[in-house]
Amino acid sequence: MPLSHYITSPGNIFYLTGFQGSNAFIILADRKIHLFTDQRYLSEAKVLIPKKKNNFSIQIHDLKDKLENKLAKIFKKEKISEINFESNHLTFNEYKKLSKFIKKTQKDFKLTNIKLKPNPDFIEKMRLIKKPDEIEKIKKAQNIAKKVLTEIKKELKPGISEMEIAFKIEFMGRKLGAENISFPPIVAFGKNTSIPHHLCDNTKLKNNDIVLLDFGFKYQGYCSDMTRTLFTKTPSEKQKKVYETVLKAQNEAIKNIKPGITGQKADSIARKIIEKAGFKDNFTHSTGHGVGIDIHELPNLSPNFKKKKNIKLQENMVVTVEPGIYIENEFGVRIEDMILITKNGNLNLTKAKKFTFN
Ligand SMILES: [Mn+2]
Repeated sequence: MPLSHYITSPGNIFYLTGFQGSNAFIILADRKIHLFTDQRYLSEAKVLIPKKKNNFSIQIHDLKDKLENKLAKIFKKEKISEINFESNHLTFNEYKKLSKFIKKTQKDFKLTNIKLKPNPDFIEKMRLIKKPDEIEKIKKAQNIAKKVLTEIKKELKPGISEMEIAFKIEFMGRKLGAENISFPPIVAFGKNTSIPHHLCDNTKLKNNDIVLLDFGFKYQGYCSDMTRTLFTKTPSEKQKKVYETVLKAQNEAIKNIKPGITGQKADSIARKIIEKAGFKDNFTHSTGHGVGIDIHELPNLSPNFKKKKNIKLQENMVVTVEPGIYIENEFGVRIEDMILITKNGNLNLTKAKKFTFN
């Protein structure tokens, strides 16, 4: 029952080929990648995309040129009887279109019956274990974030707005060689830090304030992610207690993360410390997530998982560890590092300093 995969998600297409355009799909059959794209990208794709990547050979086709004939030829040659599609990415309308197209091609070219079958994260699972060149790119992306943090601290003067800081973060990162931001920077001052993913606004930095910065950059297609909470003057006793609890939770989790531990277990190490300190209801998100081509990818370090999704961490996975405590209408603290799972433990890829109390 020869199988093929119909791949449409930009992250998976990039992983398989390096292609970054907005309109393409892949038919993957028998270690052959057929990349279909339109005239806007075709000539560049032919130059930039290698003939072989990850042991798959790559062929580039014009999407607008006799698509049915070309697909029929591939299906016939590889004796395809099943097409797996990315059920996590394909919209319902796209699925209907695909189904109709396959039926028509099958009929027109007298092909054997082809079944469409959902396969939620076939390529995502391949992406779990990072290759050396991927790790290098992630390291570089995180190193840019580190440098930006050093620079941005100098800009944290009373009166500056969250949006201005966000703009400066992006500008500095791009100046240092990032091609993009991993996601719009989260910059929160004062009370806004109590919202885990606060949208930057015109809030101005005060004289004695708490600041939460969560940002990352893309370097050659790979993301970084980092969060730091800092204080422009002296934190209150409560802020100090919360900060130290979050830091302890993060340190404990990082200390214990190694191959074989599940995402759920990793989460529980950080969560237990926060619960013990009396902030059970204030840690409102999961402890971490995988990072790579996408800012959020597998595995998840999360408390609530079906067994199947509770992936065991393995060497060369990259995950964030980012516990947080958020106190409504007061303030919040999150500290996030990105770590690489190694043979016996992990390596912290985030060299940026954390706030320390004197
Ligand atoms: Mn993150």
